[in-house]
Amino acid sequence: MNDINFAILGTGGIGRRALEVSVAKDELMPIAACDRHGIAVDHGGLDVDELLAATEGNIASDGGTAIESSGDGIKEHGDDKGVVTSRQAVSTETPIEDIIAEHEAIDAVLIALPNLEHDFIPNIAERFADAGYEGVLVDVLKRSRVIGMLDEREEQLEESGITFVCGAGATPGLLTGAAALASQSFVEIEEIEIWWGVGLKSGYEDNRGTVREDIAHLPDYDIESARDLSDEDIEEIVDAHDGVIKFNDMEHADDVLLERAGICDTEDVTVGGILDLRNDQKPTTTTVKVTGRTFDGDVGTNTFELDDDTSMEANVNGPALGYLKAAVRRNRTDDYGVYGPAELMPGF
Ligand code: IKT
Repeated sequence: MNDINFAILGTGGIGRRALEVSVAKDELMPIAACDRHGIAVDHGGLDVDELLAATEGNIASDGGTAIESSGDGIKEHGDDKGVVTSRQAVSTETPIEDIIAEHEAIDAVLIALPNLEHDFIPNIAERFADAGYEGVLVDVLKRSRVIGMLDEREEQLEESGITFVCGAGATPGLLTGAAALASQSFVEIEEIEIWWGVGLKSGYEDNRGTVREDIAHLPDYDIESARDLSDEDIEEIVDAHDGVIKFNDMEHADDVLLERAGICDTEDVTVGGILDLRNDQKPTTTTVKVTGRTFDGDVGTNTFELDDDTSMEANVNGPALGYLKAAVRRNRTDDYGVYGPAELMPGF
């Protein structure tokens, strides 16, 4: 495959780790990155080490990406300077627009922004299409209902020449793909259970955006109320759970994405997990269990496990860039539209 010039929207925890992972991947060349204050562009390839050194430790409290509107819709907590501390960056009021202006040089864009308004990422996709972007968009969004909003825009994305892979992090993402693969042994799926474990003691600062999105799944919260929580409110919630928060029946798009790949119905899929903010060790092994009936009449459960020592950052960003490369392959054969991670696996 020819080199892939890619851009990253968001230089919070996910954006920065994705840049770091990309250095170890073949063919990937980051040429643009932005946060709410600034944009760094170099068509010859960004100096990732410099960018990371400059932005490490000065990120916004939600991971460098959400709340307090800027002119361009990237919203963040905190008053840090983020990407503009890099010598490669300039400040701007319109970071997304500025990245879009570079679209002819860009093959793929990783949207590494929290989706704390359901239509935020779908609207970004629309803006790229409006500008006539031809290439790949990949996001790491979580919520099931957002997939329908992307589907509504599918025609526009196809006309523009965009291949969009939605939900390409860990769950949805890697674990959805694993479920699709594990389903191949069966002719009918009864149940798919995704259960994740994340330990985020030292990674907490970097992953506040993710923690905020997770809190929105707790029974007393939703996406709006979680968005309005101050850092102190979040600390209080974490303290009230002694640092360990358990999530059941999360609205994660693995269900919709497995259904749209024809594997099972949304109601056959459950997603939950445990987030430990006082330990770096995972509180439980991340597991995908697929129970189904084989062609010859047996009922079995295929189980997929992640290693307890592999970090969440590795399990989110490796797959996100892997799906990005898979999407570029499709895009270069004029295959446009909206895809989920299960559709990029063997068909069911
Ligand atoms: C995500 O970012 O995909 C979702 C998060 C869970 C990640 C699971 C990784 C598991 C592992 O590393 O073992 C969470 C729901 N925010």
